Amino acid sequence: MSGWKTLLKILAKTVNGAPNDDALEQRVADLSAKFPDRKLIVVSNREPAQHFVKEDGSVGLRFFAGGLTTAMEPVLRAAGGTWVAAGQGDTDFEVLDAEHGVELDGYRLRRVSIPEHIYDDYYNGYANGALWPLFHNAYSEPVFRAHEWHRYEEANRLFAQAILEEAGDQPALILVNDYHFMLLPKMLRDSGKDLAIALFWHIPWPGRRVLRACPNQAALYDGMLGADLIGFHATEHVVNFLDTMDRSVESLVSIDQHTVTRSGRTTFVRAYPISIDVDEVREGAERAPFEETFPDLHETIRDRILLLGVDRLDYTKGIPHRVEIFRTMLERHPELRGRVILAQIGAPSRFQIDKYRQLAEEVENKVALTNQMFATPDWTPVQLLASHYDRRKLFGLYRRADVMLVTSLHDGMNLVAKEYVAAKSGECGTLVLSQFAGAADEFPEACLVNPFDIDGSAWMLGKVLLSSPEERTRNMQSMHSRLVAHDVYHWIDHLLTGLKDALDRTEAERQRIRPPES
Ligand code: GDG
Repeated sequence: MSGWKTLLKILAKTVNGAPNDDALEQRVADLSAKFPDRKLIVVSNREPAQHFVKEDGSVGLRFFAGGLTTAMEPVLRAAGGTWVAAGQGDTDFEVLDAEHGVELDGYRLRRVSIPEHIYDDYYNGYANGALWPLFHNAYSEPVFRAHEWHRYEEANRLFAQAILEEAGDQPALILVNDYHFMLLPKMLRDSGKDLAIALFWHIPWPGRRVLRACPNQAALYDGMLGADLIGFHATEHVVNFLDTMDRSVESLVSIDQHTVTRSGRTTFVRAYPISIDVDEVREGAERAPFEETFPDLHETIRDRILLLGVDRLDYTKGIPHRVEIFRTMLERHPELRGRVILAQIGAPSRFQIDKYRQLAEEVENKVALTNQMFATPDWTPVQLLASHYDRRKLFGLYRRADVMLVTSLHDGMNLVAKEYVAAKSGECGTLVLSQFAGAADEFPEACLVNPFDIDGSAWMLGKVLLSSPEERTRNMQSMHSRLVAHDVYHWIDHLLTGLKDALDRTEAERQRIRPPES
């Protein structure tokens, strides 16, 4: 499989730093040997890109905002294989070939058609109305409805069918993404095909008491345990998951080995903190300078200190809290008024759900209030840009930002924090980072805040704005070196190595307990 080779070459370069041909060839050979004959199939609900009709009548392709797309796209581009996802664009199904797929940049996209009445209950209902708030510690109350649960099961089944068709009779490696597909690993396993299945969990796994609210727990956990390997961002999530299984599922949990064995099958559970393509972000920041991509904002900011927020408009990201922190900081520091601007990019997200529309309104109101309190004829403190931008345009803006504000209330990882560090490339800049984002484990040099504590966070923000450039550069350089060594290719290398290890151990155990041949 040539796609694998390309990916492995990139991995080898990442691991070895400067390209060294012998070492590189050896590393490629070692990694190629892991899954020589398996077809790679990545599964997520959201497709990486939609086809749509442009104003001139031609068909265009639009890529999406979102952490999962950001992380998986470079991997698939390098490795080839197939991405299975729900088709949703106006012309998504018109551009498909006879096998329901379309070739994108280096890989195939297989679109699953989920009838509208199923999709709404499965996606807006069960996945994002029940599971998303549940796993983010219920900052919005999760709502469980029996009919939505049934649609969730149906949607998982439709995905399973499509994946099994794609796999055909070939052994395959299936990389399932996220909470939309908790039932999928078992459905695939029950097919009896030769499948290596990894489930990567992009959001937090809270303590088991929180999860007891879910009436469908047993079936969901049983579904997940069809995977050979389950990956989380953080060790804390692994520990919580093992504890949940230990207390809620009839199974043997090994805390030392990080495994769950149920009905004779073992699932390995590990932490693999996800990351980004560091070079892509750095090059983007260099190629598309902020003055060209955001000329109006450039004119507004001039030489002021720029604080930036970039998020999907989601209530877990703590955007209203961020505006309040900024406002409180302005109250405390009159000397900074007129000298700082907060620019908040808010890409609209999940607008079919009431809670998300309410959030957009809340953010607008808080921004308006802050501007009303402090604006002067030539200074508007908060600029809200509530739309979706071309990803490549964002990186120049990141580089211009003096401070990046990430104030999530609970976040699996948070890739914006990593993108900022990549775009800065070791130059002076400050990352203000919520201690409740997975990224906080990797960036202790960031200015870590508790976004629920508005006063404390405002105090910290004032302090960093007045701190020395030397200190801010030193911290940024240290975070940057760590990020370069742990980019998205390092992540996929670790995940695949973990999967290979899980399969080898399962096979060794099978051999061990097989009755001796007479
Ligand atoms: C989940 C977990 C975990 C933002 N605005 C635009 C845009 N973005 C891009 C950013 C970044 C991505 O969206 C957001 O990444 P996050 O990591 O914050 O978040 P989630 O979407 O919540 O993702 C999260 C992630 O999965 C990966 O495992 O880190 O914890 O919740 O890349 O740059 N992109 C474009 N236009 C925008 O306006 N194109």
